[in-house]
Amino acid sequence: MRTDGAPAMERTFVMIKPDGVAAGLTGEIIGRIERRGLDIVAIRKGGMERAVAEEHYVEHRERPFFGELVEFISSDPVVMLVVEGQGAIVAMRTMMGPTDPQDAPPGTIRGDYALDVGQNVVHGSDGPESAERELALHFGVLVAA
Ligand code: IDP
Ligand code: MG
Repeated sequence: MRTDGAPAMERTFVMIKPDGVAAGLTGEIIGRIERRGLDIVAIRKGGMERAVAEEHYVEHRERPFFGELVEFISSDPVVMLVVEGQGAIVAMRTMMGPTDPQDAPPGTIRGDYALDVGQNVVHGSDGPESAERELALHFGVLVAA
């Protein structure tokens, strides 16, 4: 619950994963972000190098699925976005739905377009520190500021 007024303007890092791009969901997901009232400040499509994917998911490096996750993310093109708006970090996480699409309600991106936790269509930073780190990693320090 909010107790201190409107959430701050912030930027978050969003990625349409290879499964989302391959399924032709780029426009649908960008449309949802825009219609929510969030601003797309920067966008880039391309392959993510393995070393960059390892750094992106460094918090999961000891998890059993890490190798598979890095392999998947660096396998085929992704679309990377800088998304800005009031409370943008939480707004995106809410729109995405829970990590496991089996738990994701209809109306969320994962609840509408995914079934498998390993191929859940979209990534969004989970807090201000990870947003700053991920924006710097993928777009450089100027965008992260
Ligand atoms: P998030 O993407 O909702 O932030 P995280 O817990 O940060 O979820 O996990 C990062 C990504 O790792 C997930 O989006 C998902 O693709 C993958 N992942 C998480 N848990 C599992 C698992 O148990 N098996 C396979 N892949 C997983
Ligand atoms: Mg995460």
